[in-house]
Amino acid sequence: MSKTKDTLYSSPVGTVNSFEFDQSVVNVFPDMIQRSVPGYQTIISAVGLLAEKYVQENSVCYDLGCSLGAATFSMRYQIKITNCKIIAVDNSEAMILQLDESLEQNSEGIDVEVQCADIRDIDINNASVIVLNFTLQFIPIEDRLIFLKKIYQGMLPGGILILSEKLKFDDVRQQELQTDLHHTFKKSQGYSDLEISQKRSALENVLLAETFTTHQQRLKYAGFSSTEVWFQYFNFASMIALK
Ligand code: GEK
Repeated sequence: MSKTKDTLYSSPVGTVNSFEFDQSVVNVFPDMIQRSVPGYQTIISAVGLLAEKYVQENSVCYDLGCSLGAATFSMRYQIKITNCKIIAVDNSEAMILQLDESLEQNSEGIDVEVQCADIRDIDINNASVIVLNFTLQFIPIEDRLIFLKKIYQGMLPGGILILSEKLKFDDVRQQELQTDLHHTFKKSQGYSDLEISQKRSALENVLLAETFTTHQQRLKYAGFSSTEVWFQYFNFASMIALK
């Protein structure tokens, strides 16, 4: 995967357009996500470990909103059994084309089926592990419960959902503090104040963060028996929900 530096928001633009996962983003994506999401690499590695532990014979692991397939490759690297497969889905054609190319260059491991589709529209069946790594935050809030119910229905007993999200906080001071810490993180990764503020405008109304309590309650309504955070770095968290 290329590691071209993300400079998309480094020059001032008159009007900042809403963020889209297009070709310009694909070109810089690995660099962008690593320098923007604290703990991203730790989460990707752990997704592989969790998949290895929870994958079931003759089942499917789903990577929903897979982008360039970082979680898919991590799962494929760690999973030891051979009678299972991964289904990786994203609705960005540019992402999927790049992922197809990466998979052609690396065919080792269990089968990966790639789908260019809206994750709200796909069939989910026979799933032992489902990964939503920073994807649910881009789904309209009103669609989230029905989507999570579908995920729950498609999961095998003993299945797990790994849900990573940017979090919001009810307490105003905590919200300010965590936002400030995230900006400090981005500055430490080489982003300028201009890049940080233009990216923030681009993501407004596109990335819709919610509190941990909201996620936990919704997952309960969807059927999951237990949800806990297993990793958090400032306002970015990864949860495990158990069927
Ligand atoms: C990773 N999981 O590297 N249907 C399908 N895909 C969607 C939809 C949708 N409705 N909405 C957004 N996406 C990856 C990182 S990035 C997170 C995930 C980020 C896709 C979108 O095209 C993009 O590729 C991905 O979800 C979100 O572990 O950039 O902050």
